Amino acid sequence: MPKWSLSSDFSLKHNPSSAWSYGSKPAGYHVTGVFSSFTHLDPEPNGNGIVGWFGIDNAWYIHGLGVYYNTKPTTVITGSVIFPGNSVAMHPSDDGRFSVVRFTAPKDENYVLDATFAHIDTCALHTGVYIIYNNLVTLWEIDLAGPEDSKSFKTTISVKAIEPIDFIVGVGLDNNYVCDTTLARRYSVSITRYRENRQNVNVGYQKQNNNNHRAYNKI
Ligand SMILES: [Ca+2]
Repeated sequence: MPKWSLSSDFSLKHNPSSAWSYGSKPAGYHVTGVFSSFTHLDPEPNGNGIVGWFGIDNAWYIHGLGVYYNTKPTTVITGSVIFPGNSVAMHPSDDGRFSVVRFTAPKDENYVLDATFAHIDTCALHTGVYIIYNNLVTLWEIDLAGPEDSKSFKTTISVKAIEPIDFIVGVGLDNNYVCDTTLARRYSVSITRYRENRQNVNVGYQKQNNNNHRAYNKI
């Protein structure tokens, strides 16, 4: 079965790469807003082994907005962040923009989504995490609260070719981007295609109402 893993597929050169792309969505209640691709990858300037994909207006220690990867196989401690080896983390922007990892389905199939998000900043407060199907339907929406909080999601969904599934990290209930570094835990953000299981499986979630969305985004 084909399988895509955000961490093991992570590209240091290309965006998009494989079925993954790294980018952002605008501030406010815009988890279904327009996706903007990040443009460049920069190594952390002090050489700690972390790299980040950023948008054209951003770089290290400016807005925070990015998708980050620890190129080392061992844990890196940087400031108050404890970053596991060869892992991917996401961080929203100081102005409320969302960090987004987008999976674009290569063909019509049933896909298994399996994701775990975890706080890795020792000063973590609240962070909003979302999974959005086709830029429209909320599959999952949760609040991470406090250091080491971790939450998981798994479902099977029927997806058509080129439809995107977005894994999103926002500033959350505290409406503040400080300490929001969120790990997309190694190998657990993945999508698996089942060629022989074609029954209607688009039922593994409940559509959320807009009030819930706003609860995580008070901008
Ligand atoms: Ca926050």
